[in-house]
Amino acid sequence: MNAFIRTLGSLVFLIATLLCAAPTHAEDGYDLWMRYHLLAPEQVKRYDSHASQLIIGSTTPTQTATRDELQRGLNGLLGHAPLLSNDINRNGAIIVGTPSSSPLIARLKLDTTSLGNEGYLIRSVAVDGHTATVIVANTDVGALYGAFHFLRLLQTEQSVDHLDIHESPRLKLRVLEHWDYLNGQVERGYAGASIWDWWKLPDWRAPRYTDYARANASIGINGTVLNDVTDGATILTPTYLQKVAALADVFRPYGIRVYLSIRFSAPIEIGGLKTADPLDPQVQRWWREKADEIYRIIPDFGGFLVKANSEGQPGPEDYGRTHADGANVLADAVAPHGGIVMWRTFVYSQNNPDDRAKQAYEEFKPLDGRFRSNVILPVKNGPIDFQPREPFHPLFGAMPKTPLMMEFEITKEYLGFATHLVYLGPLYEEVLSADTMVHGKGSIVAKVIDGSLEGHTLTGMTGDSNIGTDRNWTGSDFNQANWYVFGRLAWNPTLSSRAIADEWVRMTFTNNNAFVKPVVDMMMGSREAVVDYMTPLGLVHLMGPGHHYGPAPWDASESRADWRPVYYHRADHEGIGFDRTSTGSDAVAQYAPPVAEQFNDLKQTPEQFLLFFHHVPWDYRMRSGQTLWYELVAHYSQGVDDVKQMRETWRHMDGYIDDQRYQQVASFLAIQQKEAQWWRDACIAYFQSISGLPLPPGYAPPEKSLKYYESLTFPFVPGYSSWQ
Ligand code: BDP
Repeated sequence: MNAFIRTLGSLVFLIATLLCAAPTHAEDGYDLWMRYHLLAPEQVKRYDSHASQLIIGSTTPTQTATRDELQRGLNGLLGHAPLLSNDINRNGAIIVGTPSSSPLIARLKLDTTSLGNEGYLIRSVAVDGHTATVIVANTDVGALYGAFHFLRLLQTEQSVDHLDIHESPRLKLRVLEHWDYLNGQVERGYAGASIWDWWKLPDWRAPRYTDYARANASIGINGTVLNDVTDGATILTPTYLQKVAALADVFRPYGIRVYLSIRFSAPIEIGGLKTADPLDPQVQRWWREKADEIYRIIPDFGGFLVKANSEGQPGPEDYGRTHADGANVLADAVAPHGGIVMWRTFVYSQNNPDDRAKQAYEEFKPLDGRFRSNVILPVKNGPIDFQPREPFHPLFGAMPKTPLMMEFEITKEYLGFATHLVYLGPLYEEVLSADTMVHGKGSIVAKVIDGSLEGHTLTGMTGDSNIGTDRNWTGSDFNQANWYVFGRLAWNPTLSSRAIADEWVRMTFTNNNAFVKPVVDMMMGSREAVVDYMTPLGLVHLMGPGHHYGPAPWDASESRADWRPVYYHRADHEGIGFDRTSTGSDAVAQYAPPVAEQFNDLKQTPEQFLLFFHHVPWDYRMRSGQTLWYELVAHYSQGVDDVKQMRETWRHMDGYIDDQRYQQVASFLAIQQKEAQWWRDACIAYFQSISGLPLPPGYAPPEKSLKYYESLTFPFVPGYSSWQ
C-alpha cells in the first residue's frame, strides 16, 4: 500500500513538474536572427498601417522567395500576413520588385542607376492616392535583400515612416567557405558534422539547405564554397558534380552561387594525366574541359578556390612554376563562363628558415600584376593564422595591381571553439580599419578590399564558416553573431561592429533594452577578454599542438618548427617576444614606411602588438610604469576577471529570454571561465618557469603545477582531422 501511494505520489509530482516546467517558448536557436516572433502590441499597432497589402512584381523563383519571406516575417511579427494583391487599393501597401517586372514600380520612375545588380531602395511613397512602402531594385535578388532589410527594421523596432534607404554592397564577392569533407567531417568545425548530406544528394534536398540560403541572403552573402581547401579531387567527378548542381539549384533563388575548392593535382588524380604542370597543354585542356563540364550543369557556377603549395598541398611550385602560373590556368578555364579564381595567399614552408610571418608577402608581392583579371587573392587578416590578435597582414596595400580579398575565420579555431563567448566583430573591425598608410593616412584595409584604394572592381571577403549540423547551426547561440557580423561587414566593411551586435541581439533575443545594452557591452568586451587570457601583449599561437585546444606555450613537439608555440613566443631567461625589427627578422620592412617605422620602434609600437614585433626584457617598463612581467600576469588575470564579469552579466539576464537558450549560454560561460582560468594558470606557470620571477603581489599563484598542465592530453578534440 505504502509503495502504491509512493508511486502515485511520484507520478502526480512528475506530471505537475512537467506541466509547470514546460517552457512556453522553448527555443533551440534554429531560427537564427530570423525569428519573427510576435512584437509587443504597441509595436504591432505601429507597423500594421504599413503592411496592409503585399504587391510583388512577378513569380520568378526569387520573387516567390521574397514574397514567402515577407509573408512569413510579417505574419510572425504582426500576427497576420498582409493581403496579397496585384494592385494598390488601400493605404499601407508594400510593393516589391524591379521596374521591369512591376508596372506599378515602373510608373514611379525612381532612379535606380546607382543601385547596380544587388542594391535596393526602400522608400515611403504615395501611389494612386495611397501610401506605400516600395522596395525597388534592378534585379530580383536586390529586391530580396531589400525585403530582408525591411523586415530587420521591424524586428529591431525602428521607424518605417518616411523611409528613404539606399543600399548597395561595397564588395562584390561575399563568400562563406565551408571546410567540409565529403565524409561529413568539418575541419576546424565545432558545430557537428557537415550540413551537406553528400550521400543523399542530389535526390534529397534537405529543407535545411533552403534555410541556410535564407540566412545568407538575409545578410547579403552571395557565394558559398562547399568543400574544404584540402579536400581531394572527388568533388570534381561527374557523380559529385550532380550533387553540387542540386545544391546550386536550391541556392540560386537566393542569389547564392556555388564555388568549389579544387585540388591542384586533380588532372593526375581523376584525369589520368601524368602531370599537373600548369604550363603543360594537356593539363590546360583538362581544366578547360572540366570547367566546360561544370558550367554545362551549373551555368552560374562561381569558380574555384585554391590552397596550393601550402601546408603540404600540391601546387604549381611542384613543377617549378609560380602561383601566378597556377592561378592563370584555372582562370583561363573559367573565364569564358564568367567564373573567377580565388587563389589563397596562406603559404609558408617548413623548408624556408625565414620568419613565417614574412613568407606570404615574399612569395606573392613579386607576382603583383601577373594574375589574370578574374583572379582574386584571399589574404588572411594577419600574417600568422587567425590568432586572437595579430597586426594586419602586410600584403594589404602591397599588391596594387592585384585584387585582394579579406579572409576571416568565423569558426573559433584559436579562440576557444564553440563554448567560449567571443564576438568577432571587434576583431574584424580592428583589421578593416587598420591604416596601411600606403597612400598616406586613411589608406585603411577596408579600402584595399573594397577596391577604392587602387581602383579594382573585383572585390570580396571570404569567411571560414562555423556552421554544422547542430540544431543551432553554429555550436552556440552567440556564435551565430559571428556568422551574422561577417555577412554584414562583407556587405559594408565600414559598418560598426557595435551597431551590428545591437541589431543581432534584438533579432536573436529581444528588443528589451534592459537585456540589449548589457549583452551588447558583454559581446563587445569579449574579444579583449580572450586576448587577455590566451595571448596578451602581442603573443600568438600558444595553443595546443595540432588541435589548437587549450594552452601549451611549452610545446615543441610538432614536426615543424613553425607549428611550435616556442617558435612564436621565444621566451628565455632575459625576456620574451619575437624580434621582427630591422635587427631581427625585419618583418616590419614589409609594411609601408610610416607603419614599419612605428612597429620597428619599441617605444612606438602599440603595446597590444609589443611581443609580436619585439623581444622585450622581463623588467622592461611598460607605459603603465609596471614591468613587462607584471603586465603579463595582470593581463592574464584580467582575462579571467572579464569572463567572471560576463557570467555575472548573464546571471542578470535570467527571465528576459527563453530558458533553453539562457541555460545553455550560462553553462557555456561556466566552461569558458574554467578554461580561461586554465589558460591563465598554465601560461603563468610556464612563463614563470622561464623568467624565474616571483608573482607580483596580490596575484594568486596557478592552481596546479606546470607539470600538471603539461601532462594534459586531448586525444579526441573536434575539428582536427583528415589532412593533419
Ligand atoms: C589553419 C588551420 C588549418 C587550415 C589552414 C588554412 O589550422 O586547419 O587548413 O588554416 O587556412 O588555421 O589553410
